[in-house]
Amino acid sequence: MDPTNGPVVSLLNEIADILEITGTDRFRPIAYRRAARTIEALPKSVSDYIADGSIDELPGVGEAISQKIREFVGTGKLDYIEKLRKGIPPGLLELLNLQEVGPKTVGRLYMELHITSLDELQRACEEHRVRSLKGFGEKTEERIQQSIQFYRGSSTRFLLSKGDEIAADLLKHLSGMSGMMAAAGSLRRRRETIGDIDIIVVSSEPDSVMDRFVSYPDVSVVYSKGETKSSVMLNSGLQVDLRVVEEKSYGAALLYFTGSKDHNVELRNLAIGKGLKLNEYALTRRGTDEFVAGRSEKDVYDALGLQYIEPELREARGEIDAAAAGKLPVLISEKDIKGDIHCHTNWTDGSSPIESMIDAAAERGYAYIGISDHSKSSKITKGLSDEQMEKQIGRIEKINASGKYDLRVLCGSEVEIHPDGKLDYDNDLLSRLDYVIGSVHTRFNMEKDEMTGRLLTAMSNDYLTVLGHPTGRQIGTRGSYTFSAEKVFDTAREKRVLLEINGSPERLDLNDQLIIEAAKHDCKFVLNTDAHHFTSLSNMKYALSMARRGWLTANDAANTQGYSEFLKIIA
Ligand code: DGT
Ligand code: CA
Ligand code: CA
Ligand code: ZN
Repeated sequence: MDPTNGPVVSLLNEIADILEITGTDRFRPIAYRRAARTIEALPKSVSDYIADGSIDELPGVGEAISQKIREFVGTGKLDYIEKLRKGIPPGLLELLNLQEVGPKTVGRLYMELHITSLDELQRACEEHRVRSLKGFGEKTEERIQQSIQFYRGSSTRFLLSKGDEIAADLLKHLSGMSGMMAAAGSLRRRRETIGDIDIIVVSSEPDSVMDRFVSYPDVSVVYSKGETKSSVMLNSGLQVDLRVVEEKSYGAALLYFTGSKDHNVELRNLAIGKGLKLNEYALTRRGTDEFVAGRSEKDVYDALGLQYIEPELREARGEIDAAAAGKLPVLISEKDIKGDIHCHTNWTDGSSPIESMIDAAAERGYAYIGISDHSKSSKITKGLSDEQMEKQIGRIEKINASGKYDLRVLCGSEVEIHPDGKLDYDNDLLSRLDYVIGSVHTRFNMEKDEMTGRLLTAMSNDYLTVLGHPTGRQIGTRGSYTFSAEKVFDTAREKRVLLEINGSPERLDLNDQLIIEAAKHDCKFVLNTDAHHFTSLSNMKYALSMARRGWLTANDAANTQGYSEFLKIIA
């Protein structure tokens, strides 16, 4: 999606949600969603289509809808949605964030049980009033209750990608103030979610830095503004802490505020054992307070007799012992990645043509890219029928034969794993693909044994190359399905199935802990983006963040190999 179109897509979907909740009309919500999908798939900004008048000719965008888009893009507001919003209780839309709850359900909860907020829904579940609705039952009520818990537990943290976006913009805003500044904290450690953003700036003029900081346009509340520390809240609800430090303390401060807290505690204890003292200003000699190190992190680690420890490893998971023994892994990094094999195109639910995906992969210097559109039973994604799949294989053969590109294009598929573990295409067709990613997108709530069996059956198919987003979780909205990681990892090793590290920002699946687990089982990995637009190939950095937090080296991943080696692995 062209990123500038995001607000229009959200707007159209919100209109559809409200119309569906209030149930005034069956067809208009469908029309708005259809228009939203069209806008989402546009290669250029909506304003370009408004400018040349072609907006009215887009599929699904009739006069009524295009009028509203014009008003919204032109003025930043839309009367119609304001009215719609006023027509329902303000707490109602939040219910849509629950995994088990769509607009129809919200509508019924509102009309039939007069529920208007998350709190009221929770109470209604506790009092077993929800199960009394026609077609709901005990199971549904339990699942709604679980998703409330899940939503509440995760909604105060933010996606790493959101943190990156905001930190980059904020650092740009501050860029004139100092040549030395960085985002520290969990963002720098690349945790999957962040609680807030911590920024360190070197400056001898803290006042002007703080003035500039609180003038950031997105600030909604200034909590505190001092000489060395200020804190603000942004409109998104994200808090930012900024600290100004002296140049000779930059390393010590960065180290301290990068954390993790547990890593810091271990470091401090190590320092004490050596007759030293470590704090956010410096590493000093105890007793005399003589300055030992502090200008850079490396200086501090050096002085403590440690290898430099990458921020992703600073979680008190044995990294300090490994650094003392000189045994830290050389972590996998951006330059090691030779290709990306989980990519969707406009043949299914992606919004870029195959050629744009290839261009973007070439731009990144890859040796290969794999196209893996959805398979036939996935109706909502327009999964490819057998015939369409055949056609795509032919198309990609042609592209490779054309000699137009330096990199090789692989034709794969992201194939549905059916509830019984069977794959969505028959083996004849699977055998004609370069590789097969098997993914679970349905029946997430199977019992543990059943789900484990489902995954093992899928992996026992010799054509399965990769287990896609192995846990199915979506951060903040859906937890992992339950399965035995032990058994799945053992089978992956035996059957030589690669485990995906999916870098799609709301997936990050496998996560760091499971990567560490799987690596103990000698599994091999592949880092992918699951891109649905050519710009999303840049999400490889998130797959890398998880892999690095999981202590992986280039050797642990298949797609660090050149084309011919990679082919051998997936053969
Ligand atoms: P978050 O924000 O919840 O995602 O996680 P962090 O790790 O960014 O934590 P935050 O923002 O509370 O603090 C940033 C870093 O500052 C933290 O990783 C370590 C350091 N820090 C904060 N409070 C303490 C403390 O009481 N003791 C020590 N040793 N370090 C601390
Ligand atoms: Ca933080
Ligand atoms: Ca903080
Ligand atoms: Zn998928």
